[in-house]
Amino acid sequence: MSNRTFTMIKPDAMKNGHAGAIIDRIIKEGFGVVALKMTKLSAEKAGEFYAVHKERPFYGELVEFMSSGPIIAAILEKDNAVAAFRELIGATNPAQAAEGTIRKLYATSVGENAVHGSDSDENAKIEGDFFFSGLEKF
Ligand code: FUP
Repeated sequence: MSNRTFTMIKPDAMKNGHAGAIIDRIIKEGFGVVALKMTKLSAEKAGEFYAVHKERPFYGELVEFMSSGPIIAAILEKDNAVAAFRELIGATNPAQAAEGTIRKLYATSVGENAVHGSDSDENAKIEGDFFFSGLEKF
């Protein structure tokens, strides 16, 4: 059964000119685009999105980085979307990401790692709803 995940192209990949290549790769890997937009998170909104990491030592830097420039947010559809997309992006730390994965190709560091991918169906729905209204999903 086809289902959904949520992604962001993060400020580092946007700044470094990788957004087009990343979207092209996602589509070539067979993901359908349910919703997509370019936007910029305020520090407050970035903090809310990553609230689960509030107690972690990297939280402040993460919020600062994620609100440092525009991002592209998208809801994607594919069979087994969450797991398939996490395989496509690779490990959180690009130094540990498999060859050919998006993070291996385009990420800067563990903190500035080019893309986000939801870690569960439940979070995919929460994260997609954080950015998109019903009228923006196709
Ligand atoms: P992932 O699910 O692969 O995006 O990774 P996490 O949910 O564990 O982490 C979310 C974000 O926190 C990462 F994308 C970057 C940041 N992070 C760090 O800056 N340092 C770390 O050691 C771990 C995560």
